[in-house]
Formats: sequence, C-alpha cells, structure tokens
Amino acid sequence: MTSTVFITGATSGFGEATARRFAEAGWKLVLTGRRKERLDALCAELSAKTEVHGLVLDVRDRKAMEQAIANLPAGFEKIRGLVNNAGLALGVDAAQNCSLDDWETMVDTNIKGLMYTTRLLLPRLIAHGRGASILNVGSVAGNYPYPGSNVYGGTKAFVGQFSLSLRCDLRGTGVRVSNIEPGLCESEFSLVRFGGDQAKYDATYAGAEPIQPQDIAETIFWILNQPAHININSLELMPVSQDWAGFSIDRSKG
Ligand code: NDP
Ligand code: 8X3
Repeated sequence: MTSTVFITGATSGFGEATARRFAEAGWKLVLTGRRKERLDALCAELSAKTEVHGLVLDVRDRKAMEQAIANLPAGFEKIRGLVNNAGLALGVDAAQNCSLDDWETMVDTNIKGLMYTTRLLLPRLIAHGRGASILNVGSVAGNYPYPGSNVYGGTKAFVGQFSLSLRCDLRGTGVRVSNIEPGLCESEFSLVRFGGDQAKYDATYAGAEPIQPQDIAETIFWILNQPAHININSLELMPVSQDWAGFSIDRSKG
C-alpha cells in the first residue's frame, strides 16, 4: 500500500522541498499552509506525480485543525509520516526590546501548532504502527543560545524535549520520533524574521554557502525511510561555514 506523509508548512522552504522529495518517491501527500495560492499551485504541480490533498490551514487554529484532520478524505486517512515543519522566528532583538505579540506568535505556531498536529494525528500514526514516523523540525537555536534567540530558541528547545518525551510514551507502538536541528539554511525564514528586509536577508547568507531546503528534504526523506527498527533520535546539521561562537564577555567594566 502507498504511504502517506502529512507535511505542515509546505508553501515554501523545507516543507515545499520535502513535499517534492516525497512526491518523487511516490508517497501520497497531505500538504498544509496558510497561503492558498501557493498551496494550490504546488498541489496541482505534484498531482502529476502522486495523489495530493491540500489543506489551507493555520496551525494555530485548533478547531480548524481538529476538523481538517478528522475529515481527511478517503485515500488519505492512513498516515505513515508526520513532518511538523511549520514554524517561524520573528526578530532578533534583545528580550527587553521584543514585542510580546511576536513572542506569542512564535509560541502559538512553533509549540502549540506542533502540539495540535501531533496529538490529532497520533491515533492514525499508532494505527499504522511499525514504520510510522513523526519528524519534528527543531533548530540549533534550541541547543545553543545566541543574542536575540530568546523565545525562538525556547520554542525549539521545547520541540527537542517534546520529541524525546514522545518517544517514551510511544514505546511498543512502533511509531518513531525524530528531531532535526538545522543551523543556517537559506529560505524565506530570514525574510519573515526580518520583516521582509531583503538587505538583512542577503547579509544573513552572504558568502556562507548555507544549507538549502533540498538538503533538508533529503535528510527528512532519509530519516523516514530508515529500516523500521531504527529511530534517529536527533540530527543536528550546519553548513561547514558555521560553528559555535566563543563565550562572549562584557568588557565595559574596566
Ligand atoms: P519558510 O519561511 O520558508 O517556511 C515556513 C513554512 O511554515 C511556510 O510554509 C509557512 O506557510 C509555514 N507557516 C508559518 N506559520 C504558519 C502557521 N501559523 N500555520 C501554518 N503554516 C505556517 O522557512 P523554513 O522552511 O526555513 O522553515 C521551516 C521550519 O524550519 C521552521 O519550523 C523553522 O523554524 C525551521 N528552521 C529553519 C531554519 C533556517 O535557517 N531556515 C533552521 C532551523 C530550523 P504559510 O506562510 O503559507 O502559512
Ligand atoms: C534557524 C537557525 O541559527 O537562525 O532555526 O536560529 S538560527
């Protein structure tokens, strides 16, 4: 039987590239995102390769998520893979200067949205059993702090810990849980983070040879296609150009 993967945030970046990768391999797709035109265009394109169901959904809208997942159409009810990818960062200001609205948006999307999708799809993943997977998209920001990572980093630390905890609860079901933790990757992520500022976007990636969405898609595809007895717990990846800054020191005292 053909496997189905449910991907949140498929209208750009990692999610879109992942949808293309799974379509190439013939998996059926359930794709979500808020931007209807983009989602429709992607679904139309990929339906030449596989069966696709698009859901225009805001992952923060719990009721809409409940309804959409409860009413998946015939042929898409059995889910083997969940890719919890929808997410965002807003700003890099110091905490004392941040907007509480931005903080709430990140918590609502990166934590609560991921929580909703996971909880609502768990019965279907457990029904599939052996070989099923939840793939969460965390970040290096959940492992290492940097100036301005504040709440974004906190949401990704949640993703990491939630992924580990889920594994314990799913013992015996055959359902696997993985968390990928990418570093610098080129995508609209930085346009969103910098409020559409193209110059800041360009500066973020200049000369750095960042990871590309296709690289992340290949990683996700590899993880979901491991033999059923293997669980990749977490996978942290960075471009070669990126490493860990040394501890910073305030020298204004002397
Ligand atoms: P993009 O901005 O290209 O993609 C983000 C996707 O999430 C879009 O499809 C967007 O769709 C969707 N999304 C955002 N908010 C919502 C929402 N409320 N409801 C539904 N969908 C939503 O960025 P990336 O592909 O780079 O990011 C994907 C994930 O990877 C995120 O979780 C991000 O935190 C993480 N990540 C990114 C890194 C990077 O450097 N790029 C590195 C590490 C992790 P739409 O706007 O149509 O709703
Ligand atoms: C995105 C990677 O380093 O910008 O999660 O936080 S980083």
